[in-house]
Parts: sequence; structure tokens; C-alpha cells
Amino acid sequence: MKRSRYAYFLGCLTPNRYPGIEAVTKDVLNAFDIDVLEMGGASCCPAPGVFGSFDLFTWLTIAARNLTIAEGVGANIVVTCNGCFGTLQEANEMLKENKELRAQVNEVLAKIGREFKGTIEVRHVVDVLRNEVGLERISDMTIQPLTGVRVGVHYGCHFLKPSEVRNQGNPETSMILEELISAVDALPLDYKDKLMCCGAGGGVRAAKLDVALDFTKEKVDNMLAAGADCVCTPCAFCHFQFDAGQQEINSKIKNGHYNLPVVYVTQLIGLGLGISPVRMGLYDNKTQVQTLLDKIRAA
Ligand code: 9S8
Ligand code: 9S8
Ligand code: COM
Repeated sequence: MKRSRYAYFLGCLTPNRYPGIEAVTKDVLNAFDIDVLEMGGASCCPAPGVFGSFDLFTWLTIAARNLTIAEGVGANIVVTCNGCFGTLQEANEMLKENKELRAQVNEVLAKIGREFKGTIEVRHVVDVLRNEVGLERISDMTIQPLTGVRVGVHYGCHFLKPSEVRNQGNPETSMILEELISAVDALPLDYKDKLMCCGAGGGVRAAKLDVALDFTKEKVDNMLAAGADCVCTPCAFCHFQFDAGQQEINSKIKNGHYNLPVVYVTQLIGLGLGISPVRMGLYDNKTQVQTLLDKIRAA
């Protein structure tokens, strides 16, 4: 099969807090003959719900600069965060469709010798794995099936919506995450308010931590009620919120002992492919993963 290649847009959280997500994402894509290229000089995407809400033109121009880096590399972008997906995919579409806006943005970019050309696409790693690699190949490569591991899947807000731009199927009924993790034989759970926000996005975590943690606690409670062994998300920011958030909840409530392991989606696939938990940074999480790993080994 022909090798394909992607420029990996890391965003801020992965390199700064969860470098294991970068390592395992590269390993997993490489395992399926996909080359992963660097985007030297990339900045914050910038975050859609924060920068995008305050000043749309500045948001668009910074996003355009990042897009031109991938255009220079000559490869489509792959992302591992819903916020980065939201910004880069939407900015890319806006600039491809709206000539006037593109001219205005290019006027600014010209000052740093750059030009948005509209030659690439922006894809989420879940979409690449589900639709380019395919479930069958993932399942064929699985040497450590996650049989019996009960997973609370968390989509996050920016992966499925706005659905006409995201193009990931029906935003209320999509099962893309469930399908993907089933390929390594994990068991996706149905639980109350599955599509609810983790609480972090849109600047809520930074401005109103208590409100953000209320959301997080409710989601984790709902997953636990369904018997989850872990939470699995395709968004680096949601990953951070569930991981750091549970510790923050514990420090705020009496006898708090929230510790539902948080596993990024490529980490879960990586476990199925037999990639080492150390390599993928699972022990760097604030939540403890040992019981989960023991359960997988016993499977
Ligand atoms: S970059 Fe800066 S803050 Fe963040 S991780 Fe995802 S969204 Fe884009
Ligand atoms: S962070 Fe990621 S996508 Fe978002 S806004 Fe609501 S959910 Fe969590
Ligand atoms: C969430 C991104 S993934 S943002 O905080 O809404 O910008």
C-alpha cells in the first residue's frame, strides 16, 4: 500500500503537558505506513473558543499562518486536539471559500513573507484512523486486545460540530469513536449525557474553574455509574481536564478519591498494538493507570 504523509500540528497541550500523546500518535500512524512530518515554527492554533470569540480576524490570521507552514511542507495536517481541529479546519474552509477574507489575511501574511494558498486539508487523527487506515487493519494489528475494558468515550464539543464543516457524520448519533476503540476490542459504554462538554472549553477552565469542575465531576460520575474502567477522549484539552480536573475535584471535596484513568484515543489504540505504556506517557498522567493496565494484561 502507498505510504501517505501528514504534517502533525501539535497545539499547546500535547508538547507542554502530554508529550506521550505525540510519541504514541507518531508510533501508531507509522505502524500503518503513515509518515508524520514536523511543522516547524507552528504557534497556538489559536484556541477557537478563546481567541476566536474575542477577535475573529486575528484568530483567522494566526490560524492562516499555521496553515501556510503545512502548505510549505506539502502535506495535509493531522491534529490530536478538538480545539486545534476546530480552528484549523474552520479557518482553512473560510479562507478557501471567501476570496475577500483571504485577500485581507494575505495582506497581513505578506509582511512576514507568507501566503495562504488553500492547498491542504485538515484532518483529525480519529478520522484518519477510522476512515483512511480502517477498522480491519487496526484489528489485524492488535496483539493485546482490550477485551472487557469498559470505556467511557468523551467526544468533546468541537469534534462533531459544526457538522457541515467537521464532516464526521451526524453530530447527535455518530459512533466513530466507539467504532474505533472497538477495533482493539475495547467495550465502549453508553452513559448519561455522553455528548456533554468536559467543562474546560471556551475559557471556562481559566475563568471559572469551579464551574468547569462541576461539569467534569458530573461526566465522570455518569461514566462511573455505567461501570467505566477509563475515560477515552480524542481531545488533548479534554484529556487535560479529566486528568488534572479529577485531582482538583479531590482537593475541593471531602474524602474525594476520583481516579478514573484518562487515556487519549491513540494511547488506547497504542495499548492494543502493544506499545509500551512508558513510551506513551501513561505514567505521567495525574490519574493512576495501573489497575487499568493490570486489567488489560489479564485480558
Ligand atoms: S493550541 Fe494553543 S491552546 Fe490549544 S491544544 Fe488544542 S487548542 Fe489549539
Ligand atoms: S475541551 Fe476538548 S473539545 Fe471541549 S469545549 Fe466542551 S469539551 Fe472538553
Ligand atoms: C476546546 C478549545 S478543545 S476552546 O477552549 O473552546 O478554545
